[in-house]
Amino acid sequence: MISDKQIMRILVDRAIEETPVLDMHTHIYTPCFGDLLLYGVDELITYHYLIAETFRYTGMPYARYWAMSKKEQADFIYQTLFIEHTPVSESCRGVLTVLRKLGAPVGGSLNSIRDYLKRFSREEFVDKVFELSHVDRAVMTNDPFDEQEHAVWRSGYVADRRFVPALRLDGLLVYFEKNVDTLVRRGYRVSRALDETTFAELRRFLEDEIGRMGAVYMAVSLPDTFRYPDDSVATRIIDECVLPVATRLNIPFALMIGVKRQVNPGLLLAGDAVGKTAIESIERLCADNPRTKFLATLLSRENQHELCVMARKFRNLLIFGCWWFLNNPSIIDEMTRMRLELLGTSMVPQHSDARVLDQLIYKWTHSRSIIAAVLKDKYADLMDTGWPLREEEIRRDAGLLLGGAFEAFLKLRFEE
Ligand code: HDL
Ligand code: ZN
Repeated sequence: MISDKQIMRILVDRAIEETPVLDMHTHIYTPCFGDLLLYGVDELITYHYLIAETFRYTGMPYARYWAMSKKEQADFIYQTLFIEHTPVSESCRGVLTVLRKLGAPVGGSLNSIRDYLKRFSREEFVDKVFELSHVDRAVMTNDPFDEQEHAVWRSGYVADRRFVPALRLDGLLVYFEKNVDTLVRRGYRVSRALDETTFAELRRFLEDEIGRMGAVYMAVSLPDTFRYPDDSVATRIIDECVLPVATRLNIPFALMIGVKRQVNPGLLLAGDAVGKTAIESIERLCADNPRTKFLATLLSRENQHELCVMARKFRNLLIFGCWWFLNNPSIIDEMTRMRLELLGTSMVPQHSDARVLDQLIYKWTHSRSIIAAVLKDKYADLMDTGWPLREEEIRRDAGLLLGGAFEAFLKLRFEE
């Protein structure tokens, strides 16, 4: 006789496994963007997380690594992290999960893995990754100031429903000075003076880009030093441009805060670190703009509890993901338990942040198993109260946690 809880656990595993994911933040691209879409084992192994880990074992000058070819870099990382050391880190384990799911020779030589993967064309590989990861749609990070990407939006964009656009605003909010000339060249009457004309033209720019892309939200990655409000360019453009457009179009403004940029420039993209966010900035934005929707993910573990409390106070705030340095089993487990206990299913436990297409496979395989484990414990507690948990509730919750809560938030409109 199997117990009710054993049946529950089987139903949770099945629901989480069978529910397709809407991945709300990634760095992958629709195939029409060409080599902006990174995929394959050499890209997987030279992911900046593994670069940082590799340099812990070598005194090699950074420049010597950067002078290598992509293949040589991958060979060096594989030799260091997988042969000379045991690949126990989450980034290394992720590579191996991808290879296992693809049927590649895990533990084999890198050349044998490369040879195995030659069987897929680019299009077949995209299909294979979405099939194995069971991701239904992935939201992109679309930077209007990336000239290579912008050219495709201008001509050559071919929509693929699996890739959902999102407008990235770092070029406006963090690097405005650098991009003024580009905006002028594109026909926007803006100036560094940040006068009314500039604000109006920046609003027009945002609406043009959102319309061109069909962006589902506007996002920005802000440093740990970000404060709102203050007398910075960022605050002024947020107040005069981003918030009015987000409210008028009813699309969320996604705040990703806490990066301490380039603490070690020699590591390039791997050189960023983490700092604690001033949670009051989130509080003020949500409190002062009750009709505007905000998404938020913070990079510091120390911010996670107060971010959950903020979400309890402000219904126009949806918190999401275990971002970057938090995307490790021990912390995903801790954050998902805390969020379920404080917010129920009104939160988004995970996004992949996949930068290489293949990563969808491991980031979701690993996170699905943690989300399932946490749900089982929570349901067991619920069943101990005598609540008659039903399978349709388990399936409903799996749908909400794996993208449904995000999708419902996109549709929400706050009138007052
Ligand atoms: O700013 C971001 O969206 C971050 O996710 C960065 O891209 C970071 O380099 C990253 O890839 N984190 O996972
Ligand atoms: Zn990201």
